Amino acid sequence: MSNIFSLEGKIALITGASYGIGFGIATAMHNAGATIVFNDIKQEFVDKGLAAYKEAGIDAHGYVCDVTDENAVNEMVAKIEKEVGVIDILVNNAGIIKRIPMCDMTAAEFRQVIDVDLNAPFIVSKAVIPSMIRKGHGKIINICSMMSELGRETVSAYAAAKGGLKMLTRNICAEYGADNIQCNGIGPGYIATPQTAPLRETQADGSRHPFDQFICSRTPAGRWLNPDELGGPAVFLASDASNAVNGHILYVDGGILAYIGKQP
Ligand code: NAP
Ligand code: GCO
Repeated sequence: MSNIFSLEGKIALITGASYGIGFGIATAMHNAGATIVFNDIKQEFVDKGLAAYKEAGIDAHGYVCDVTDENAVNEMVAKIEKEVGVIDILVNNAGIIKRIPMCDMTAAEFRQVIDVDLNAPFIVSKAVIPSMIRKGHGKIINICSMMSELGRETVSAYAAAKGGLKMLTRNICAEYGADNIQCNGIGPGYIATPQTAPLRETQADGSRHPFDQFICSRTPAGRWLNPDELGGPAVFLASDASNAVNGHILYVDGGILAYIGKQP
């Protein structure tokens, strides 16, 4: 059986992938044969990302681009197509979170989270789909969240965005499945990255952060997950092995959604 999990000859754009989950997914896709392209907001972060990829033995292509800026995104995609080639795989990974009680959050703060976590995946997907159609295939992977299914205090904007991203995933599936484009989501559980670092900080008295203990009690394995544990699922959804999978959100959560939690 030919290696249906291979990404040889494919070009993958992973947004916001200088580090964190995007870096973990990009590394796995490189190891499966893909050419890695990523972006970040500032040249400084792109340079740091390029150095980190080089250290990992990956000759990545880095671009400066704010994914909420439609003109900048269209210019970046055109530049990638000219300098690297047509994008076969898009991972909409770039994202932010603001942990603020809803009634304390300004409308501007709410809009900023929606802009990065929902509007940007729309913008970047719209920029790459036409070339995918011309090429006859494409894979889009949207990085959703536990908050695509669950709410919790202080993350109203983030949950609204990630719930919307789940439905944008299904709509791209519906609208472009006939063009041989598969659009799926990955719903990570709680992953140890800079985004969740505040939830794992050791307290002044040396004790573990309450949220750290909470998440470990809600995860059957009793631990936070690592970015590289998302690599395999991402390679699957980027490869021919998933050509019949479309509109699906693959939860890579260690079992959180299946588990009521460890009895105190
Ligand atoms: P992270 O460590 O905060 O990294 C986010 C990345 O997105 C950074 O490289 C950041 O660039 C980039 N970014 C933010 N806004 C951007 C913009 N406007 N344009 C371009 N790049 C932008 O986050 P992470 O934990 O790796 O999360 C990555 C994705 O997974 C996010 O969508 C997040 O919501 C999702 N997720 C995370 C977890 C988790 O537990 N960590 C779980 C489920 C889902 P800068 O460095 O320049 O800010
Ligand atoms: C939070 C966390 C989560 C994770 C992730 C869970 O504050 O609850 O940041 O939102 O980032 O989205 O799947």
